[in-house]
Amino acid sequence: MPIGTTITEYIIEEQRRIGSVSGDFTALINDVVISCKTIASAVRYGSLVGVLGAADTENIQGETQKKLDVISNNLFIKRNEWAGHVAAMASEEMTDVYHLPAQYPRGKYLLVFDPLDGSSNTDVNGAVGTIFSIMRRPEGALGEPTEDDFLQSGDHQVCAGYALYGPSTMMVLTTGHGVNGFTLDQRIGEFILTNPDMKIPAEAQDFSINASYMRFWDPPMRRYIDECLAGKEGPRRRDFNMRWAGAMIADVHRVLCQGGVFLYPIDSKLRAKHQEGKLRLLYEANPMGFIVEQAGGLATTGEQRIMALQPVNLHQRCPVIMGSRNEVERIISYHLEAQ
Ligand code: AHM
Ligand code: MG
Repeated sequence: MPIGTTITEYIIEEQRRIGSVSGDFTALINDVVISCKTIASAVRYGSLVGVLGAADTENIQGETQKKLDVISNNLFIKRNEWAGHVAAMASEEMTDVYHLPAQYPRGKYLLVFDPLDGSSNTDVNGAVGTIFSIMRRPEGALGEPTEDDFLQSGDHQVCAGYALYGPSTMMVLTTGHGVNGFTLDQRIGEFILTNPDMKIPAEAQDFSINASYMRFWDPPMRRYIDECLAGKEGPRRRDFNMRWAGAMIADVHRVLCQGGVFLYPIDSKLRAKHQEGKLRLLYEANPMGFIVEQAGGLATTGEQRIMALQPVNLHQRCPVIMGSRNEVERIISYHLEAQ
């Protein structure tokens, strides 16, 4: 599709090409796109409209919510609950499955999202974003959707995407046929295809990790980063570069554009809190993993492919290692050798 195509044109063309995708799906994506444009606007005006700072509430993970977490969650729900495309929703900011108000028709899709990833960046005018994933409700399921309906492995995703609210607002999407990036043209209010068929270079020189946790890492992770840090004089015989935006979306977007590897591994500090990772499987690791794999990269916990994990609850966490194929394969081999 030519550069300049709007996201709506792109989705309709995809629908025609694949054939099996219904008009419902197109309409759902359109509502997701509008949700992200609305969140982009709230994020952009920041202090001018009094949306920065903490909200005095906690989410299910015990994290203090930012005002913009709550606002973005509400905007996403309101835009997607009424049209009859989704059966139910779930998000980082809601403890349980969100059931639609009785007056709205139920659709066949389940929508999961992180309304504002990296929200600690809002108060410092750093990049943040929205991540979403769409699955079908299991066939034959009756009544209101339950948590079990959402517990599908990432391989069941029909579509995943993210909106990155950076210097430009971008939307990156996959429906399982490659990855395409769109930039919001503020003059006409439309996302325009600017990054068709995004591919992650197999070789990379950047790694993204919060290195302040180094003393808690397992040996394979420590080995990989130690070797990167040793640079030309070390076993890798070349120099590496480190970047950490504090928002997974921004770091993975860089990986998608330039290659590299994004890491939020399991460590002894997380284990002490009985956590299997920091990032959440259903609405962070799976959608970003789907995009990375569709762009030719790999997404793993170190031991297993992320999208093959069988979720056991809505807010499950997992270790995340994703990006350039050669680097991720190396990290997997270090985990295998350590077993
Ligand atoms: P959030 O969804 O509550 O914003 O948390 C997820 C974020 C990721 O975007 C980012 O990579 C990570 O948490 C940063 O964690 P840390 O503060 O431990 O470096
Ligand atoms: Mg997040």
